[in-house]
Amino acid sequence: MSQRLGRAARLIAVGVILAGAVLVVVNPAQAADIVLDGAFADWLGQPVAPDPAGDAASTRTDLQALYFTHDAGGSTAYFMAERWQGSPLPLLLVLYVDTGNDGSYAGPNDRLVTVIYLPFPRGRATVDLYSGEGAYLKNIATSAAWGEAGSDGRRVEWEVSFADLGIAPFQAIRVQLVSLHGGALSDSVAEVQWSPANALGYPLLAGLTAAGAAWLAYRRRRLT
Ligand SMILES: [Ca+2]
Ligand SMILES: [Ca+2]
Repeated sequence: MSQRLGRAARLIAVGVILAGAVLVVVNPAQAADIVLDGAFADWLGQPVAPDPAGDAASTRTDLQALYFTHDAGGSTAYFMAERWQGSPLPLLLVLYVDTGNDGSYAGPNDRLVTVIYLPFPRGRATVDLYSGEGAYLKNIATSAAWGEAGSDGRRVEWEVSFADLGIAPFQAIRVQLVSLHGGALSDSVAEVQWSPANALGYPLLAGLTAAGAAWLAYRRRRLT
């Protein structure tokens, strides 16, 4: 199943990649040693790329946000996907990683991470890694308890090591999360440009493309 998902993801990638003005944000959030346990309080205050409701092919694949951070040691990237409505049905996700930060996700050094999230009954996740060209690289987790469990599961968290991504701390990358429905693209969160920092306390640099920038502007207006 995951091999097929990888091929579908590669084909879909061509149509997904978005362009837009990049807003660079100095985010004071510090590294977080996220625990992959299907509980999500540890994500509080971490960088987030939001996504609106009602823009997907189905409610169960309608994404609300991608959260992203890294460990204090600067060796592992963590991600968390959230959908607007809970469901017992599976959620198929692909995280595209542009490790060259050149706007292309299809190179041999780029990465695709496929996530199969099965909320019911135990909140399991299976995560696999591919190159940007679709070559299978490795299994990251099989039926791991990384998702919200039950009949209304909305969230799943996972990790990818910097080594598996082929990146060094501070290397600028772009990531984009999409959901699939029936083997086709359903929803996509705005592309994030991100420099995962290391353990020395440097600020995290993150940029969101147009949708994220608009959301931040909206938030700022509400706060002032
Ligand atoms: Ca957690
Ligand atoms: Ca959405």
